[in-house]
Amino acid sequence: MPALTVASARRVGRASYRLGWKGGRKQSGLIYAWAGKDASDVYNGFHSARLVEQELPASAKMGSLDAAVTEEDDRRRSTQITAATATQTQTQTQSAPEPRPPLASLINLRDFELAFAKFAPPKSHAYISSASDDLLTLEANAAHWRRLWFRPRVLRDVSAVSTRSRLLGVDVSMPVWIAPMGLGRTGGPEAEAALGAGAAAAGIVHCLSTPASLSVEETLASAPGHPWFFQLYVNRDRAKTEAALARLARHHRDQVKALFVTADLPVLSKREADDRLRVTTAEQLTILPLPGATTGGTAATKEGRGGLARTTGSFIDPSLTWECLAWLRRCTDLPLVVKGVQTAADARAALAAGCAGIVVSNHGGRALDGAPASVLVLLELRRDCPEVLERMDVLVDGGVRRGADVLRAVCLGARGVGVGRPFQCAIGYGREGVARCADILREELETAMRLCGVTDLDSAWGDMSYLNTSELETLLPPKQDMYPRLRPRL
Ligand code: 173
Repeated sequence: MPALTVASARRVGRASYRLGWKGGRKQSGLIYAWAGKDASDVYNGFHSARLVEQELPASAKMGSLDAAVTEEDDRRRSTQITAATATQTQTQTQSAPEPRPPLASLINLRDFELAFAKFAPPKSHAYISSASDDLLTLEANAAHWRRLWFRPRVLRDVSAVSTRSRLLGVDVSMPVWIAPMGLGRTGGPEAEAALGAGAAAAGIVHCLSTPASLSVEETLASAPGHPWFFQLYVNRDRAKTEAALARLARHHRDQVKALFVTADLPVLSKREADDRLRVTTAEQLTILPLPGATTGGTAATKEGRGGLARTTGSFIDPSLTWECLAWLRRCTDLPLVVKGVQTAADARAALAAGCAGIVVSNHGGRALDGAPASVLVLLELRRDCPEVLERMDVLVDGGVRRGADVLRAVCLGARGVGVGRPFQCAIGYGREGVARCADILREELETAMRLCGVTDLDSAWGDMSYLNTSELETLLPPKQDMYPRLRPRL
């Protein structure tokens, strides 16, 4: 494996950039596919111009950035490519693209996902909607919130209710945050800027992802002064992570309020819907044949790995350990939150490591398939380590689609609830879409509170009297001492 793989080129105005990656089996296919060609259009479909300027070392740049290339040009190019790929793929699959339903016709979070499935480029939809292997955890996340029933109280004055809350020290209009998803341009040309501006309009916080389409600067500029969280994937090249954290501290301390270190995805999982659609040329998406099909047969199909996450995520360091949190602490003074906790034992470990919080998460079913539904882990924590919920901000994400789910989570002891895919789909409607998605959720939460006899979330926090957990209790893991460890034969 060569140390530095051949580069393809990306042009920005008069300047061009050689794109290359060091080693990396998984990335080499992508690089070779573009070797010697102009990769601008396909790159622009998913990333912003500023990002390449910021990420590449000087040695990879040929010429200087043309100041005439404005952000607007960049957006226009992104819109063109996403529209072109949509049309092309629709032609290949013989189905006509459907128009975007009016925003006002979307009345719940599922509507955003369903609408997106109709009008979005199939590659973008595949990336956003996909999850690991057999989708067991994806489906369990959604199904299990519904198995947590309420025990509503009546004849309480619920004429005034407040959804206001505090999340990792930030005042928010409701305890909901926009969960980090990579590559915001898969949602639409405004990408993470729509999430930032929409979140600010709705009074909630967006957790910006490491593999974002826009640079941190571009995203933060979408809502000056508004608070953000930042999701960190630790890079195999630790110096890159150190530099990214230094930049956050130097330029963005007043806006970035917490660092969410993702712990549940040391390697990219297998997401077949995303893998089957491979970008092979700027104008064309080729659909990989289903298993057993006889058509196709390009190098791409043999490899069968066209997943956007797989091709962009091999920088993630799989050697990260609890000990590394001490190193991270030296690199940043932001509050640390471990994202992806799935057992009481790891929740205790995060508390012992001095974290400000955890996110109970299985990456929206995009990490280990067969991992427990998030609501079950939250209930396990409530049963086995309530002190963690008392002493840290415990957040949760995965499968939350209704305001009532937010109330369920708060009653279990969560301080906040992350929502990912619906917001990423809402980017297709720009910042208005993102704000509307949040407003819908807040209205649902208010209604659920009123109907449950809850007037404010502080009083409902951790209050199990509002819940009937019996359907979920039988699904909880047995106490660990039930099965003593086996001793190997000597
Ligand atoms: O879930 C994801 O898709 C994800 O976390 C990711 C990781 C690396 C690159 C792009 C996305």
